[in-house]
Parts: sequence; C-alpha cells; structure tokens
Amino acid sequence: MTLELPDLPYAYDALAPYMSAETLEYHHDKHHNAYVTNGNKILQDLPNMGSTLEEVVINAHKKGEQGLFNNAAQHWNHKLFWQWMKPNGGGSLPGDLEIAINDSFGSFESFRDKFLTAGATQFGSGWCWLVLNADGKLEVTKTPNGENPLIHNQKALLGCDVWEHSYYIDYRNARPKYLEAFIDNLVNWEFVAELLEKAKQEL
Ligand code: MN3
Repeated sequence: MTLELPDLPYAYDALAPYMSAETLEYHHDKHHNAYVTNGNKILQDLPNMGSTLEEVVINAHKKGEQGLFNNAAQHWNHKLFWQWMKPNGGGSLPGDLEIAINDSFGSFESFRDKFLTAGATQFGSGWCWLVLNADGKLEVTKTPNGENPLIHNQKALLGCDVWEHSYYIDYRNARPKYLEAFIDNLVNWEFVAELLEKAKQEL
C-alpha cells in the first residue's frame, strides 16, 4: 500500500488564533508529509505489512519494524488529528457523547482535567488520548512518540499531538496553554461523537 498525505479539511488560517497558519503549514506540509514520504520509502522494502494503514501500523509494531511503525503510526495519528479540530471548535458536546463522558469521568470538567494533565505530563514527544477500551469504558491515556491506541487494542476517540512542532510557534514552551486552547476552542466534538458511535458498534 501507499501512504497519501490528505489535504487539511479547512484553510491554513481557519484555526487562528488558537493554531496559526504558520504552525499548520509546517505541521502538515513538512512534518506530516515527511512521515508519508519516509513511510513509503520503507514500505518499498517491506511490501507485505498489510493492505490497510491500520494493518501496517499493527504489523510493524508486532514485527519490531520501528522505522515503519514510527512513520505509519504518525501518519495515522495526523490524519485523525486534522479532523479532530475545526474552526469555532470546542463548546458543547453532542448529547450521547456528553452522557458517555459523564458516566466514565463524573463530569466534563473531570475529563478535561485528566486530558490536560495527561498531555502536560507526557515526558517529551507524544500524544494524549480519549479512548474506548476493550471493556467498553472511556479512558484518558498518553503515549510516547508515534505510539497510539491501535497497538493497545483501544479505539481512539480524540487525540492531541504534544510534540513541540505542534505548539512551539504559537505557544513557545507553554504546552498547558496549547492543550487548553485545543480542548476549549479547537475540538470537533461532532467528529468525536461519530467515532464513539462507530467504536461502540465494533466492540
Ligand atoms: Mn505532529
């Protein structure tokens, strides 16, 4: 299979002031593009790792193909990351998602605190996540580098990139400020709700 860089689902300046056009130009056109290009180079020598991106990520991890795993997993993470944001994001949650979050975390505020803490305490590069685990429960997790919920048998419902390239232009070293802006002003909760619906059906 061949990895393909998707276009952003909005204009480069559509997420400002919370995420600038300059950040999106570097993050999408340089960083994400590099994962695609490097992943495709490695796939030329490893043609039998799977026919879908998900299979490639899981097989590369199982077989210890670290280079392929890093690039394919980051491609998967970023494809979703662009969709997890939208202009005028944040705000109120669709009803079913709000109920699920309240059931698992007690309140949206409690979930928000856990998510912000996971992102702020991920040491070095990585991601923080809201996932549906194999028991059908929502959970907040964090992972290093390109690692993602696919290899932990969890369904990713929301993920935030906490690599410095995701926030340093706009927030410098203030990762917590970036995480707050992400949750409060950028998240596309309708997309998260769609993923939850799909994930529940696949349990
Ligand atoms: Mn990134």
